[in-house]
Amino acid sequence: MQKDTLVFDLIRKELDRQRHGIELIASENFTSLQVMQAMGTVPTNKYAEGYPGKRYYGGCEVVDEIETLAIDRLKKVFNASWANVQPHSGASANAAVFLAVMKPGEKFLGLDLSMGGHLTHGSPANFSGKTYEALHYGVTKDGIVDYEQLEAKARAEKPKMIICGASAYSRDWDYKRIRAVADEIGAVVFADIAHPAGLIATGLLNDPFDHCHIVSSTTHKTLRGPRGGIIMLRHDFENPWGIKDPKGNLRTMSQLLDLAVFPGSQGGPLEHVIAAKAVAFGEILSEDFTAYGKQVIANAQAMATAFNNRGYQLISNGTDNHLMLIDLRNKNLTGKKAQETLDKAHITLNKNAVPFDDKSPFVTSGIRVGVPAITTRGMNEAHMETVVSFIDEVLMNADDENKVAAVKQEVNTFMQQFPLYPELG
Ligand code: DSN
Repeated sequence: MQKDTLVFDLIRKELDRQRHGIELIASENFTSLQVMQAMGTVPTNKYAEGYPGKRYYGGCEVVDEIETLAIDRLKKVFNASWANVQPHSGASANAAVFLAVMKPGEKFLGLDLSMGGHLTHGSPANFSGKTYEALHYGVTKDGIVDYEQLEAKARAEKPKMIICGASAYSRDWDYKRIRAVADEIGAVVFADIAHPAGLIATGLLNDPFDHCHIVSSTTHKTLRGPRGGIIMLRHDFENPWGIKDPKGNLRTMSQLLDLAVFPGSQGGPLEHVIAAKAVAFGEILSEDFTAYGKQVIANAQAMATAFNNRGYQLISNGTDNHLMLIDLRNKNLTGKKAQETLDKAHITLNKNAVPFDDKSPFVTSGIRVGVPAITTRGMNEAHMETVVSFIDEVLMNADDENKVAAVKQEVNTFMQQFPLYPELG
């Protein structure tokens, strides 16, 4: 068969785009070549509904070994006692957690999307907000999670589940405090650590596992694996909440979650992606992943300082993790204008609502900036000043096409120092 040059030329074009630009989308990263190679392999041909040793099809003996390896390695990464590696994405993982814990119409409490939360934490546009009664807490004027509001709402509304986790929040979480109020009202605590997972795995941020009953994550952000989702428990539960499976039987939490992933919300697992997850977890266990995590935090701190020095307003005045949220109103720019102009200079990030934003989600007053991808490219603290100077030059000259084009040239030259997948030619 002839090679599909149309598709492969586009893939090549995307590689060139990734090589030449500065990638600051906080949820993106660059996997190792091995992780990508594992994804493009023959387990993609295999149907394997069920779990290792309990499949609905024959011929699963090898994918059983692959999936078991992924589970075992993931458990070691987070010191977990149980893990499910089948969720196709973070949203799928979260859908399974809801399905395991909640009945339609029941209440849960999560961080508001407009305050840094996630779509699957109760946005009215998402299954989580449509199927269940979503209640929200926010952040204070200082940009820190409003724990008092969270506690007050929890006590007043008695939600079945409290979600902690965010997609645009630059500070660490007080999981212990959330668990304390959850215990008062008998709620399940669910941590979605999709963003900071790699920093938690390396012990650089607070550990949610002892305080949160259930933990989900994506695998492609700070964990630097393939695109996908996972669910984990450190402590399995005899199910003090009395939650039943669809047949009305009492089950442990791990059994409820397994059932909620398959057959509850997914069919055949993506065993080629699970193979790539196993490779990524192996890299975390065998390489100096802590050094990467430390560099991510050092780079984020250096970048925050460089923005502060230029008069940019960071929500919460800084960062504990891999990202920062910047309010551009004092620079007379919208998030939309900033994103679109920076794109022209091959600097990629996303517009983002800031807490108490007066602009629509399509325009926004802010940008979210993250360093996991540029840290993987090999940048250190000294490079953060250069990156911020490029951003500032573009934003301060957003209507000057020549100046923006000149920065693009500088960006492309600068990025030649940081080779990406040289093996691919
Ligand atoms: N879309 C992801 C992010 O950018 O944070 C969250 O799912």
